[in-house]
Amino acid sequence: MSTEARVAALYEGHLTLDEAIASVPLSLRQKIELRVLTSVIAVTRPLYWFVRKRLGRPFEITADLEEVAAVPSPARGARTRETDQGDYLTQEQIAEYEQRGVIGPLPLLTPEEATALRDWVVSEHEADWHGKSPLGADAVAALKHNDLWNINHGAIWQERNFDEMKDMAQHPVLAQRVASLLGDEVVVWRTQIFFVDHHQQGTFWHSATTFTEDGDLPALTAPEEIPEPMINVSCWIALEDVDKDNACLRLIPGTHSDVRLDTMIRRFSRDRVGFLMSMEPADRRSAIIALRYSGDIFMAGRLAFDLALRLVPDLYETATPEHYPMRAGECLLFSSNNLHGSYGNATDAPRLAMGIRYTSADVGIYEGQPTIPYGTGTGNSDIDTTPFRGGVPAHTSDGTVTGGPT
Ligand SMILES: O=C(O)CCC(=O)C(=O)O
Repeated sequence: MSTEARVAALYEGHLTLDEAIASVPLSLRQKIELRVLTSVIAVTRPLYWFVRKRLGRPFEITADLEEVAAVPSPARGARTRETDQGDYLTQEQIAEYEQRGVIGPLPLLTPEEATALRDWVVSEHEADWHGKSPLGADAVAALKHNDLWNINHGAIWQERNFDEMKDMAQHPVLAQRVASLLGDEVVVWRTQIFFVDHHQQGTFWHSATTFTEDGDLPALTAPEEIPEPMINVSCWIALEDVDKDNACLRLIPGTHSDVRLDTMIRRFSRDRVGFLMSMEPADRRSAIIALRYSGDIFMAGRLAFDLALRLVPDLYETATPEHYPMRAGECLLFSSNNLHGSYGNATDAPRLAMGIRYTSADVGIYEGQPTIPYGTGTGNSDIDTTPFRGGVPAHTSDGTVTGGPT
């Protein structure tokens, strides 16, 4: 398949980047700010690159990428179903995860339990989460002001405030399954509800190992011995039956071991000024809109993906997308570095799924970052990372699951 055909196949059912950017509403103030920022960049660009060249600081976003195109990702857990019984993964499942970066769908909740959780999320959101949001008052006010306050923003990190979310995050079956992959001492560093509204586009392709999407630095900092694709395990729980018509998950198994896109994202983030200064004018405008005004948690990733495909045309050359129809209550475990997203929702009802992100206790969470910028549609709001840094314990080395304090 030609590069063009492969890229077109990945974009099937999704807006192009230009279309997505054009759909972000901008106020007059934002339009003026955008014009000022793009003009300042255009005027200062030649001097900026002259100085950087003199300082020997080029912007080499694609340097040595082949070294991370196929990173082996052995599981870190010692417990298996064969050795420890319980709900640990079988050796066969672990081998499948190592090779494909995904296993499932696996049974977890009954359909009734999944529906009860879904109904609870919807009613909590309607009740404005009783005024509790880990995002903080400023970010919430800005999201509401810009008509961007939805379940995706409302539910994020609510395992800090609500036992209903924390109990799912610490579900004993999940804790043991994940321990087979990450080793004992597992922590939950984020929960989310993924909401795709009726007749809405699905989530665009994205991937992450250390999650730099929120800030300039990675959310997760791992000891060197942990292969990057094994830093995080994500669990996606269907809160209703899902298939191609209502935004089931899509994923490209095996791409978890290809860390080129994530490496580029980290380089973009570490050097945002260089990144903006290196772009063509149209891309620069898109980047500012995506990062500052979209209020869409996936927009920065979409921008990076679009640029990466242009800079590295053979990225995901042999990749074959698969999709995952699931029954309410089933779950999928996957490395978020597998390129993933969802189909659009062509039905009349919104689609909800719960996402739980696990890492190992020896991984730093938002280390050295007192706040992270959160896109709110007005601009970025700084949110305090203090409450997130310890994670929520999910598993201890003696094999039990703790409900201990966060
Ligand atoms: O549910 C979706 O549409 C996207 C899910 C996702 O991106 C994730 O689980 O990381």
